[in-house]
Amino acid sequence: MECTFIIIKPDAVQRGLIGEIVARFERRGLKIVGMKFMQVSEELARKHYAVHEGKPFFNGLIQYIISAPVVAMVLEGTNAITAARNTIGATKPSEAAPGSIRADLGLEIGRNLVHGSDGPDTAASEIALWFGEDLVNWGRATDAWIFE
Ligand code: D4T
Repeated sequence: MECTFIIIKPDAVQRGLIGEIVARFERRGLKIVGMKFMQVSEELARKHYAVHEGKPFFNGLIQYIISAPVVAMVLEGTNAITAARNTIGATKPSEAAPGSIRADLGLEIGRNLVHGSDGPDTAASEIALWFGEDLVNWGRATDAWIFE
């Protein structure tokens, strides 16, 4: 089954929205197989956002992601990458679909609350970078009622 990598970003942590955001993924049926509360180092931030190096928003993006702790998660489920991206909403919160995390809880692109992998290759490399092999393979009691 597919896995995706999620960050609950510093603004969401500071605003006390960890529970609200985790609950939305859990209620959707996505299964937590990795989760840690951590302070991101500048080195890790630069590796994670390497694709954006040189862009005008790069430095601000790095400063934002290291400005307070985050919650890093790996979620598993059918089409987990697309499902999580839709639950998160468009990059610009002002254009995100109503009901998505970014639309319901945010306004600005530089405070957009959550990250989710944008494809299978990115998900694999982000999971390797942030978690290595440190994932939990477990049978959830409700799996048969969520996965057909
Ligand atoms: P992340 O990667 O955080 O899940 O966001 P998205 O996948 O939705 O968006 P992205 O990779 O295109 O951008 C990464 C990150 O950079 C910030 N950003 C982006 C910004 O501050 N200004 C910008 O103009 C853009 C394009 C927001 C998300």
